[in-house]
Amino acid sequence: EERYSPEAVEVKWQQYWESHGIFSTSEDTSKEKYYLLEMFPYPSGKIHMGHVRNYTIGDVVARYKRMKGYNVLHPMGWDAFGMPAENAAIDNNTHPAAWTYDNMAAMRKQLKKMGFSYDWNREIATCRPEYYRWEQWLFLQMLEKEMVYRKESYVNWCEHCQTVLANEQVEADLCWRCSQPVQQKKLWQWFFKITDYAEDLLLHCDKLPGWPGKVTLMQKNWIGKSVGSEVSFDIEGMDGEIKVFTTRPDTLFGSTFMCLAPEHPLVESLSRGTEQADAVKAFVEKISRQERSTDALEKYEKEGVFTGAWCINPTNGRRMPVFTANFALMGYGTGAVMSVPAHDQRDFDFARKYDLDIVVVIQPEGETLDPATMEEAYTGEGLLVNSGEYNGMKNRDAMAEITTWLEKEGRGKQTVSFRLRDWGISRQRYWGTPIPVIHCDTCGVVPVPESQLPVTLPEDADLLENGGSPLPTLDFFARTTCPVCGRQDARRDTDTMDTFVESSWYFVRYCSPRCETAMFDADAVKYWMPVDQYIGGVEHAILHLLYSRYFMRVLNTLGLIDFKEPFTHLLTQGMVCKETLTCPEHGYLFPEEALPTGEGFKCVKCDNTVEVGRVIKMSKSKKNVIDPNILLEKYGADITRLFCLFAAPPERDLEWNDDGVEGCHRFINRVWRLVDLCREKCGDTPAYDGPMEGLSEDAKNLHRKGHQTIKKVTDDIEDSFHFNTAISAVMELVNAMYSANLNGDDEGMKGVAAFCMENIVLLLSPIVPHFAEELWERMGHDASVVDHTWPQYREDALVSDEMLIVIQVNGKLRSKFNIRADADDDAIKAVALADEIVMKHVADKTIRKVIVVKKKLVNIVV
Ligand code: ANZ
Ligand code: ZN
Repeated sequence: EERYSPEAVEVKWQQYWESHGIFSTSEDTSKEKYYLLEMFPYPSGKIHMGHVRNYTIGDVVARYKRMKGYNVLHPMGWDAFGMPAENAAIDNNTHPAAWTYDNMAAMRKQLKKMGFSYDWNREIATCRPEYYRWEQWLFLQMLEKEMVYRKESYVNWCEHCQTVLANEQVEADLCWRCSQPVQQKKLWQWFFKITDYAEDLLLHCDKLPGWPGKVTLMQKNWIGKSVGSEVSFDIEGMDGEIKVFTTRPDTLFGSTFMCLAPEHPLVESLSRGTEQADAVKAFVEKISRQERSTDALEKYEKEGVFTGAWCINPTNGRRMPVFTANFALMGYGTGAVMSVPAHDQRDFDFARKYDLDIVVVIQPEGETLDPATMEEAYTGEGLLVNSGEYNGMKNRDAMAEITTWLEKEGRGKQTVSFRLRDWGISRQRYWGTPIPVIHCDTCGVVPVPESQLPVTLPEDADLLENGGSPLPTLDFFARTTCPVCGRQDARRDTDTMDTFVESSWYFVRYCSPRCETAMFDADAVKYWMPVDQYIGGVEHAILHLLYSRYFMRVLNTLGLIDFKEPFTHLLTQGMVCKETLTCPEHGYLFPEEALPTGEGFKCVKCDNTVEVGRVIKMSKSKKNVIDPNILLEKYGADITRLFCLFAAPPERDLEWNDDGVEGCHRFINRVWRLVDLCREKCGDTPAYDGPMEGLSEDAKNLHRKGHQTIKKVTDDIEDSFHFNTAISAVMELVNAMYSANLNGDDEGMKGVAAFCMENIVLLLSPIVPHFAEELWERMGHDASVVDHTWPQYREDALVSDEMLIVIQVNGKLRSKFNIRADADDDAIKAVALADEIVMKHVADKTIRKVIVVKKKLVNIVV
């Protein structure tokens, strides 16, 4: 008997789709569009199971929507700039460009082998000048509108990699790549003013019903809005003032000392000339080597140093020592904290540590707090004390009152603080988009004229041995003529942009990827955008998605587009997981290094018993990975796809399981044989899609099952992309087909079977497309199944013409039976009373009452 063999079949249909241009799309305005996008990959070398899962989910949706009649845009490309290319180039003695383009070629081949329905004509790579010239162009527009600015600021700096690190590239004070300690360094950097849009980005978090709530919540927290007051404190014996941001103006009278961030500009000038100067300097240096994010701070002991200066509490004239402390962040509020030790735990700990005054200003009702004996800060509600004219007032009410007083005195005002920082985009890296400005000693910072774009990155530059960017050392690149005054010794900005910039707008580029005259063709973008369904990993829930939302606002402000939200629906798929395998001698093992012994595994290298660890996300470092190439070779694309979809719903983690893949393999062959069987038994009987009337009982049942399956699969895809339950439903129908009796001369039955067979193939076609094409052809159809419309079910075929009635005796369930759907109460009663089990329970007792409830239940009371 013939088995399905994927090797020949999959290539055959991939070639068919390609040569017929099946998936190339155009802006066909006569059709409704559907833009389906998966997060594009970084060309790291080869695809991993995470990609396979992500892109399979997307592909099913794209193919499904296509069958539903939409004009589907389903593009693919490469997020091709970034640091790994540089590191790999150093390790392998090659160029980042060569490495990247090779990887793209290898991965493109793999994606094609998976049979994904991409419009490859729209492929983009962000490292190509045709792409990044428009990023440079946008940068210049933003510069002109002052949406980008330059600022000297501290950055995480890795001396070894000679680069600035983003906070997420710093792991426990160490560089994520080389594990050397990270320092803080002051550099001139370019910043995008994303904070101008903080309020708008936050507001619209509530207007994204198509996004998972957990993602919008993460975005909200990241933006982090706090309403509070700004208060100015005079500095003793000096001009100027210290401004703080507080959410608790009601505690102002209780503020007994001040804490400045070590990076605060006043720290140096306040301590200068005092006997504290050296201690302050040493402290600032020490802190500068530590990671300075809110999360990171949790792990450091709170500490600080007196600056030698004093400031004045504006409410009561109290002299407050000014400290610099590690828990004060320069990036939040004003970088200064008015410390209220009685009512803030952090301040309380600090005050106890350095023996500073604690003054209670909020008294809980019916209790007296004594600073001398308090063991922790009191953070609850209460009435004000030690607060002059505000004594006795509820602290809630005092917030507004004290702020009003501050406003009247010109000492403060209500403000809002956001946790969100402006987006620093300068990277001292080579493999990225050059920042299109020129530095001239006469003219300062000068934008590169639009006519000179792109500023092309030299692709064949040799990397520096220390891993730093070669750009500043390349005279032919870095030296240039000032476009304003013509000076010959002007220099280009040799920094490149953060790679998140490229991924913030690639989805609009896909709409008109070859447009040479603009960032995008306005009509094409008007037609395709926004993306209807975006699919990708939850690890991008904050930065990438927030930056993309920000970029659309920038384009909107510049009048280039008329929408603000790029992604209408978002699906964040779960991780692909597998158990780890560890040999006591050889550490983590790849799956193929562990031989099954029956009970467990032994190590191929040493015969030791292998320890099977927890099921965790597949990762190279833990070696708990399955290489998609091996799956492709052994099972082909369709079975790999089927497994990814069947093993778990998309939003959940998927646990790798060899038996599961085998099961999918068996199912595919079961369907394959069913087609042959069906052909043999039913011959050319045309598929029957008519009403129930006239069919035999058996044919009716199969007919109903067929239509119910179409409905179930359609609903599962439409409502939740739950392909796993959709596939189960098709499996059930396949079982029903095998049980159906096709041997007799029931022509109606054969017609129904033919109908079910066709629909099994159609319903499976987005999931296992090559397989479905092949079957479709074997079934005698001329046209390709990709061009077929999605099956429709008949409402009248869904309803069962029997109903199930349960029988209770004295309220206890005893039996059940099926009866025609149009039976009346008397007929139901009669059958119930004749039921054998019921008769046994009733026996010789007198029947007092028989109640029929809503054609569902009969209760017999004896
Ligand atoms: C006095 C006070 C008294 C405060 C009190 C809190 C409790 P959220 O709500 O997260 O916005 N703060 C202000 N700027 C800071 C900075 N740059 N680094 C570290 N902490 C800073 O936090 C606002 C509170 O965080 C502010 O209110 C301030 O301390 C502190 F019983 O002021 B509060
Ligand atoms: Zn100049």
